[in-house]
Amino acid sequence: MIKQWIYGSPLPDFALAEPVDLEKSWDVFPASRISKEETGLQFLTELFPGDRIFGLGETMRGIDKRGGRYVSYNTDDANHRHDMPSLYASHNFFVVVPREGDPWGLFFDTPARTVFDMDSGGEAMLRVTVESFDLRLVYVTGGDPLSICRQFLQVIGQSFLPPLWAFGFGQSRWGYSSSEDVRRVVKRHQEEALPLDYVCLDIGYMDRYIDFSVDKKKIPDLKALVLEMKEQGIRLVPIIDAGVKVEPGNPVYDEGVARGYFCVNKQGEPFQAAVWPGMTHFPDFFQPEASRWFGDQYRVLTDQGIEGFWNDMNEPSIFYSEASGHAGLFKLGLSHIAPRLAERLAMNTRDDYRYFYHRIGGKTVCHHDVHNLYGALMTRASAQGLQEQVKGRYLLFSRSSYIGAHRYGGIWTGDNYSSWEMLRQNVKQMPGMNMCGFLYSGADTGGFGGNCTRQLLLRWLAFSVFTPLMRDHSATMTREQETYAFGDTEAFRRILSLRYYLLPFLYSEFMKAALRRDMLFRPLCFDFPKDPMAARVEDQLMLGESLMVTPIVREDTDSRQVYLPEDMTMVRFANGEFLLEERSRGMHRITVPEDEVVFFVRKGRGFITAAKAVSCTRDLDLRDVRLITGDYYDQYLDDGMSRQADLSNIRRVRREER
Ligand code: MIG
Repeated sequence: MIKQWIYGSPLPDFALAEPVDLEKSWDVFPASRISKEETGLQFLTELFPGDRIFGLGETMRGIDKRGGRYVSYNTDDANHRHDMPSLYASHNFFVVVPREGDPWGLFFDTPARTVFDMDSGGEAMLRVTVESFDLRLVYVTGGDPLSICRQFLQVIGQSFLPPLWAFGFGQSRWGYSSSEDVRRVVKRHQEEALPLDYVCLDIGYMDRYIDFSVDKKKIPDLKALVLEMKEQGIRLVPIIDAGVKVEPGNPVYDEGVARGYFCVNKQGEPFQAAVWPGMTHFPDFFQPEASRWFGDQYRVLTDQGIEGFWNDMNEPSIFYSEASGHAGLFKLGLSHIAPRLAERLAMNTRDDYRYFYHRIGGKTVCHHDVHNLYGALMTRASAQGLQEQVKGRYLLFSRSSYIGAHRYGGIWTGDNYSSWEMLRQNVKQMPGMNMCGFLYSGADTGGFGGNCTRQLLLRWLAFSVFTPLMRDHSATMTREQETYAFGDTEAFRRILSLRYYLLPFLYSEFMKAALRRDMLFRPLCFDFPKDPMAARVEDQLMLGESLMVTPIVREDTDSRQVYLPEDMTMVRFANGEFLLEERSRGMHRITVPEDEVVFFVRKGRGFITAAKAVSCTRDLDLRDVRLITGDYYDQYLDDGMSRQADLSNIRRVRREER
């Protein structure tokens, strides 16, 4: 059962794609738990020992959210720690699983700053504070935690469907800017026989960081480069930032100003904020016309054959603004003496967000009050452009997001760090993001900041082979992090080859989950809700209908404990072979050398792999598969490109008659 309450007058809906019954009575939990406080609405309920909480999307800490405090206020803070309250997104849906009684879910649909205190003080209280009097509250009950999530996923609508090539391996780095960079990366992969499907271009490819421009000195002929790469099965994925450089004479800028498409300051002039290009204006994605106009700009690149993008800095990230003014400049000056401190002071001071405005349906609305929707609206704007410009499916992933944006694109988890803690966070973030509809997601494999080690990259890749977005990305000034930058490449080749063996299965499981509006990654306790041991597992995940993923997430060890909630088949991928072993319910220690991957398949369930090793999705025949376990597997199959995708595209793969 799913219903909603409306308080005040919230904005027209973005998150919900299907109608939800409106409840008028205040007399019902949870409405009776809502109170009006000085600065907004507050929801309060008591928790009992053993009650657990799941969800909140990409937020940090555990799969079980209890004990933490999480703030939905989209933030660009490069200083990632496991206890950061805010990341780039606001995914305001969670499910409470009481130790006794029935689970329930709540979605706080509001673009305003919202604090989720999940009993951080140990007072057995769950407190949600919304900095607004306008709220749409969606309440879900009935069945186990998984069925609550499924009901929620039904109403927020179907997840974005990327093309098959977007499931290949992508190599990226802050620094890739020129034709030569791209050629070098592709050549090195070919020389070492390392699989690859796409290369990302970071901000350096633009002319002075101007959106929709290309630096001709670095890439003299983009169209020719795209073609040259496509002939080798490789695609280019350029970055687009939210801010448009203030530069009279640049048509995007001139047009935006002339038509009033940018956010404005108190005086009604386009608001100025410094980001990579220097002073910029932010497109006002709340205006349908401005949104459509911004989406149209992608044509400059899609006309040259580009089929995929990543959208960045769309919280929006601000280095300093005319509002923070001299203080901002001071902070920037500080960056020479104490860069970390300056970064923390200068980035996204909440003040900046109070000094610019949107035009929403004839009204002027302060950015601060609708902040959390900004990135999501940029995603929708680009998606609407790309739907017109790209034949078939496009690739799009964004840094900032809000529930609803999952219908238009995927997300990556932003500027993580090359540490084992961040690998563990990546594992824990997956089910939360899936509960909020973001199936096409993944982290910067190997870590963005800091210097990755060979061992960390291998173990991280061994987890990322299972995530829909699998991209190695790292920051400028860090050590090179390509798989060929760590000496002998044999181990990397083996792990990457597993991704391509898994692709027919992964693609099929992804498409089935998306089309059914289901989760792909789940905590163990969603599949085994009655098992008290499963409830405590935070470093294993269920994937699709049949897999359990058990990554090595600690340094200097080649073994780990694995909990099996039932008898399962252990699959060891070693040296191009899939070796099977039956294991019984309970705890097991598994040993996993650096160049191997071990995972589990539920007993009797079908699991397929590609029959042949390939190093690019172009060479992959989704029909040429081998059934590794079970008697049959229902495979979702299509051309990986067409937008017409439905569950009738399922064929049964049976065990070969011998
Ligand atoms: O202020 O474009 O998260 O992936 O490499 C940093 C440069 C801007 C942040 C993104 C990161 C990207 C970087 N960007």
